Amino acid sequence: MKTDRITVGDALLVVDVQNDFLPGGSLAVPGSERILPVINRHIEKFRALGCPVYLTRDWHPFDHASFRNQGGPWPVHCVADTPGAGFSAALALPEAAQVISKGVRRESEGYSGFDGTDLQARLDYAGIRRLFVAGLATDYCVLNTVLDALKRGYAVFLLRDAVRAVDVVPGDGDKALQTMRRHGAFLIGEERLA
Ligand code: VGL
Ligand code: ZN
Repeated sequence: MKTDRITVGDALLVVDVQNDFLPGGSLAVPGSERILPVINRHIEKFRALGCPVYLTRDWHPFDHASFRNQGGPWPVHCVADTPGAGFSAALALPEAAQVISKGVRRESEGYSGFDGTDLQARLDYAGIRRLFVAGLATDYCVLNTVLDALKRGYAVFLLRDAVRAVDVVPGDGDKALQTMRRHGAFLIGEERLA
């Protein structure tokens, strides 16, 4: 059943599909490699329809406050200009993709793609009203980006087979999906997108 037709005013937002969150990375998200083909199909669909693709990336200073060696919860990951911060080579990056770096300030958590970035300005300039969201990780950067987008008045469609959770505590990912839904996000599978 295809109920959601991609049209003018729609954009694909791909969150943090970076080497450190993939197998072999310092903060590998379980099963993250399995969403790559799904995301690639979404990218191709949006590109073919002339709808923009935005990619956020975690882009931390070497001494980011979220790192364990700085007293934070995470291993060192996605340090700016290192291979771990690079987009996966298996990601079919469109040449017109717009990249938004986040978490660039030492003290800011930067889970949300809107936090300290010009993402909203770019979306509004492009007339985007509906965001289709994919990427990593469901329970952190996807969750916070989606909640921020809803707060800012965008309609949000969470591409449920194109996200994966860290699940530090098992069930965190499912909880995040419920939270996004409760706040007004629509959870949709690939088969729903025409
Ligand atoms: C993320 C933990 C730390 C994410 C980023 O992209 O979800 N998670 N930094
Ligand atoms: Zn991070």
